[in-house]
Amino acid sequence: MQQPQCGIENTKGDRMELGGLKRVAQLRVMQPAQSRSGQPGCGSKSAGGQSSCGSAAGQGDLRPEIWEKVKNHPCYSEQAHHHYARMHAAVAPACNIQCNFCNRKYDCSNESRPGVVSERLTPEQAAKKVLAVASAVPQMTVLGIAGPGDPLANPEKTFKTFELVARTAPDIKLCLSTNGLMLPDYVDRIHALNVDHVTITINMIDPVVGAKIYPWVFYNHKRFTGVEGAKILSERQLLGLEMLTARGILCKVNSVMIPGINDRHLVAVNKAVKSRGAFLHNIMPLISAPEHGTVFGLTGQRGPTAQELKALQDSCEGEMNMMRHCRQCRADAVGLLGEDRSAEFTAEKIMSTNVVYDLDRRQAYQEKVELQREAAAAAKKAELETLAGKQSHISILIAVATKGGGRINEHFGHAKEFQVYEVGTAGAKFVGHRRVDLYCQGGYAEEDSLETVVRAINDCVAVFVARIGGCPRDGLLAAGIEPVDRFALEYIEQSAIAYFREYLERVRTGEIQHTQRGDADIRQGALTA
Ligand code: CLF
Ligand code: SF4
Repeated sequence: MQQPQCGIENTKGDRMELGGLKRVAQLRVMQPAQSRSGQPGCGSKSAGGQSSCGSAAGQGDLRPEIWEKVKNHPCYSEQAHHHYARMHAAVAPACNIQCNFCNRKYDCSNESRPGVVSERLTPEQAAKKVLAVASAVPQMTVLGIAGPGDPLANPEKTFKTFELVARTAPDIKLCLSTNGLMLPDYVDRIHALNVDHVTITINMIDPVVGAKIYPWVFYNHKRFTGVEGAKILSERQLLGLEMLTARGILCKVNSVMIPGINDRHLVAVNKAVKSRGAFLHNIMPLISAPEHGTVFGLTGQRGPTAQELKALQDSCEGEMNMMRHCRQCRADAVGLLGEDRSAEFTAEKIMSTNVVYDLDRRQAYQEKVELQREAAAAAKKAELETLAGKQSHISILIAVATKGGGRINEHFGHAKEFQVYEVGTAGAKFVGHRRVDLYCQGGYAEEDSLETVVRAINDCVAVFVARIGGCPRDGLLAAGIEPVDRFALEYIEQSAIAYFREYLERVRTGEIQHTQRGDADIRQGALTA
C-alpha cells in the first residue's frame, strides 16, 4: 500500500487492512510537508536573545509550526507529558557500537535503563501493536523506535515499521532515537518518511573523553577502538545533527552524565549541539549497578546525585532549554512517561485480537485533553498573579505524587515516582522526578521503603499527595519534609505557587525558618515498571 501523501484527506469510512487488523478512520490530520521545513532546528529566540524553545515552553513561547510539532509530544514538551503518552516498538535488536554503560542482554541504555529486557517484534507485529495501543490509549500520540539496540543498525526493520504505521495511523507522530553512527546515511530516508522528531545520544565531542565511554565502534565493515573509534562516532553524530536540522527535523540530544568522565565536558557538548540547531538537550543520569553487568557497573562507576544532575542541567539552561522529565524508558514502553503499560500489550495478546482503529474517538478524547490543559494553564496564571510584586531569594523544591493530568491525584503509598517542582517568586517549574519503591505493597505499609523515599526527595521541603497515612506522615515530618494533602486533586503548579506564597508568609512571621535542604539520591537499581 502506498504511503499517504501529506495533506491527503480520506473520506470517513476509509478502510485499511493490516494482517488481521481493520481500521475505520477519517484521515484528516496529516501535516503538510511545508510545515516540516521552516527554520533549521529550533532557533527561536525571545526578544532578549534567550532561547525560548524547550520542553517547558508553552504555546506563546514557540513559533506556531514548532508548537504544532511539540504540543502533544510527551518528550519534547514538559506540559504535554502530563497528558499524552508514547509507545515504543522494539524492532531493532542489533547495535553497531559498544557503550560502557550497556549490557547487550538489556535494552539500549542511551534511551532506556539497564536491567529490563523488551519483547522484540517484527515490523508487522509492531504496526498491529501501534493500532491496538492507539485504540486503547487515545492519548497515545507518538510511536518511538529506540532499540533495544540501535534503530539505524537495523534500518530495514525500523523503516518498514514506520512505513506501515504511516499508512495505517497517520495521526501518530514518528520518532527515532539513535546513537548517530549511521545517521548521515539515512537522513534523507528519515525525512521522506515524515519522521520529524529524532534523538541522537551524544555523550562527548572530544574523542579522548569518548574513548573512556566507547571501547569500539563498527563502521564500514571494520571495528575501530579507542580514540579512533570515538572520533568516527563523534564526527558522524555531529554531521547527522546538522543534516537533520537543515531539513527542519526537530532534534533532541540525549547525554548520559557520567561523573568524573564527561560531567564537566557536557557543557561543551551542550554548546556544540545548540550551535548545530538541536531543539532540546536531555542530560540523563548514568544508572549503573554491578548486577547490570556493564563495564561501568562492574568498575563501580557511580551515577550523579540529584543535585549534581540538577546543577549541570541548570548550568546548561542558559544556553539552551533542557529536558528534565525523561524517564529513561524501556524499548517497548507504553503509556504516559513514568507509567508502563507494556504488559497489557504483549505480542501474544495483540496478534490474537482484531483491532478497530477509531480516529474520531481519539480526536474527541484529545480535544478534551486540550480543554484540561487550558484550564490548568489559566489556574496557574491566576495563582501566579498573587505573587506579583513579591521578591525573595528563597526558592524551594516540592515533590508531587501524580498519576497524570497535571493534578495531585496519587496516594503517597501508591507513588512509584515523585515529580519535583522548583518554586520561587517567578513561578513553579518542573525540574525532575525521583523513582521510589512503593510504600504500600499489597495493602501493607513497607516501612523500609519510607527510608528510600526520604532519600529520594530529601532536597524537598514538602510532598504533595492525594492522601497519606499517619505512619508515613510522621516519618516524613521527622525527616523535615512536610506532607501536604490539602491540595488533593488540584492542579500541581497552581498548588505549588499557593503553597510557596504561604511558605514565604510563614518565614516572614517567624513561624518557620528557611534552610537549604541536603542532596537526594537517584535510584540506581534496575527499574521494571
Ligand atoms: Fe520514545 Fe525517545 Fe521518541 Fe520519546 S522516549 S524515542 S523521544 S517517544 Fe522520552 Fe523515554 Fe526519555 Fe526517550 S522519556 S527515554 S526522551
Ligand atoms: Fe548499548 Fe545502545 Fe550503546 Fe548500542 S548504542 S551499545 S544498544 S547503549
